[in-house]
Amino acid sequence: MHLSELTHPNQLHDLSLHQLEQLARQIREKHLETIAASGGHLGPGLGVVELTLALYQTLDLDHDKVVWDVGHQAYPHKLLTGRYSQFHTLRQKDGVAGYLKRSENRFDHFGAGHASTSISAALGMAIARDRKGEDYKVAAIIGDGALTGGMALEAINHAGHLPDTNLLVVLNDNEMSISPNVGAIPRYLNKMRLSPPMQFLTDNLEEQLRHIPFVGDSISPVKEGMKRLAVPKVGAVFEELGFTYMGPVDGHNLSELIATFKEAHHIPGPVLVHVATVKGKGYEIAENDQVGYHAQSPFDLVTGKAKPSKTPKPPTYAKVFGNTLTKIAEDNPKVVGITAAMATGTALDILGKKLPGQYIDVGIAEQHAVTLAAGMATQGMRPVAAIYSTFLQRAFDQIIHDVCIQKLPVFFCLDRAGIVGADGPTHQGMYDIAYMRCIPNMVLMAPKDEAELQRMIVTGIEYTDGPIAVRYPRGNGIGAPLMEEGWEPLPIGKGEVLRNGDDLLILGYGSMVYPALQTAEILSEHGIEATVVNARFAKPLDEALILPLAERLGRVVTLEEGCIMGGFGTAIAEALLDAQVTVPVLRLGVPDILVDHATPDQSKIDLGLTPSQMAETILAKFKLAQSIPMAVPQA
Ligand SMILES: Cc1ncc(C[n+]2csc(CCOP(=O)(O)OP(=O)(O)O)c2C)c(N)n1
Repeated sequence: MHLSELTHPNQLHDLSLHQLEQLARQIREKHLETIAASGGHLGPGLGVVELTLALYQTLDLDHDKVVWDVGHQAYPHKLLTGRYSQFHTLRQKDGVAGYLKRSENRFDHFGAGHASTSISAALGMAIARDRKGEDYKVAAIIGDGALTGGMALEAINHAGHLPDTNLLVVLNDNEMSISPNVGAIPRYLNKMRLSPPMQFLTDNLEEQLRHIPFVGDSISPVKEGMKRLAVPKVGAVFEELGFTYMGPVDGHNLSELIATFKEAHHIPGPVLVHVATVKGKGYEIAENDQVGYHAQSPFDLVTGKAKPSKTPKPPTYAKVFGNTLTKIAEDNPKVVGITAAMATGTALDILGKKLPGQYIDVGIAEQHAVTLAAGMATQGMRPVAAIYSTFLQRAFDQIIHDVCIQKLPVFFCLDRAGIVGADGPTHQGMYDIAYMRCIPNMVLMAPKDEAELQRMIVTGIEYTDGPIAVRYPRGNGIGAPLMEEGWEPLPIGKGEVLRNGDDLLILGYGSMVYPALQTAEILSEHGIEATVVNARFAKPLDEALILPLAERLGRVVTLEEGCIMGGFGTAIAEALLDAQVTVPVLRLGVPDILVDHATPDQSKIDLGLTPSQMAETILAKFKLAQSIPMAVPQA
């Protein structure tokens, strides 16, 4: 059977080991060919091909439920659940999503994108099953990286306390988060991986035990005891926490995996199968550079090299952040950069390489990262929590309870703020303005370009009155000239006027400042002249600048790359209302919808956020001129 003929995962039940091996090859081919063409997560999926095939051969997926953690490694799952023919559309607009989505496929039993949720969700299903008197298996598949997240540990704490609730946890241990996994738990797992494989040990033991008089008949309990006796360390922590531990199992040996899963399905209560896998398995280039090939933009399969872009691009906002912070940290030993398992993504690895003593990777632990920063701040350090906008959502309470209530000077640097593109709704940086703005003592800023980001970084470091945050977008800067050093901090809560006009006021925040200027130029072609302000701060707002301008011009437009509800435009509307400046306000940004995977340019078109679309909306809203239909821009 060829992979393309497989329409239902239960078709795997009848396949021989040889046929499964052929499928494994085909999955890897399709996986590589697709990601080479359009980009996506590469190493994680290659590492779980055999694990997926073996698990699915032992489950009845018409009834049993599988919950994948994060979902970035679930491309083999997608190929085995009827999405082969659309797989070439992966991560493209209207195509197959890069993560799992309940709305996409009935075998996607739980959506994800953020890490460490799988055991909680699977346990929830298992408890619901038992309450309803139903009978099916539930399995959670979690990586060793995701296992370092607090939620996973909370779920293990709960599951281990429920001996009557059958639940399978498959630990996909490839020793890697995106970067090498860090912490005491990965160290413990590594120790176990170095132990003799379970199968070998138990088979041998079983054989020897059978020949012992009086023992042969009651092998099972004795075997368990002997297993622990022989290798006291293997899985002891999980066993003590109430799980039956099995492993480590070779994650690329199909027969060993199948035998282990079959056995695991018969063990009552929570069971953890520890599977040792290799990230990037089967593609040597990815095996040798597991960080670089965690995810890839389109690349050449033979050389592994990313396809060069047609025009040279300015550095990414992340790189500008990493380089600037490192430069500042060199002169200020109190500065410490904290990442939650996103060293390369945030470019904090630049700091880590140059000044390892001023760099901390806490693992996938955003909540801990924030409170750790708060603790350091109490002792006079300048902690910089560099966390993507989407992942900082995890630490909302820590921001309020540990940082803002105590007015501690933690500097939050929120990368990937705004529309992120192919990763879709779980990763959009849409909410940070709203969720940070409502907390007392917080200062919020966003740069119009990468040069202003440099100034905001130095502003954040020098501001010690309380917490402060800067948000900046995914991807490349706009080519603004950068300074090597000597950045001037910005006055807190002050904006700047970039253009003068008498017909309306456009207030841009962060990445929407230049589009605000472009919009103003289009309006000018229609005889409408706008004043454009770079707000720089969403909190505190530059009311001394904004309110008189709004009153004089009589029409206000706000532009932001984030949710409108509670966001920057809402802040402006509230300020106008409170000051009794009653002028019409048009808030442009992301309305109350989820933004699906697509390129950022496509999403902006769909949201009406290109300059020509915004100009048209403004003309129509204020009935300023005959609205002229403009060609819908093509991404
Ligand atoms: C809450 C959260 N923080 C950070 C990330 C970014 N992230 C995606 S995958 C990943 C590494 C996961 O490692 P592991 O669970 O071991 O899976 P592997 O990639 O090794 O298969 C990280 C940090 C995330 N998805 N969610």
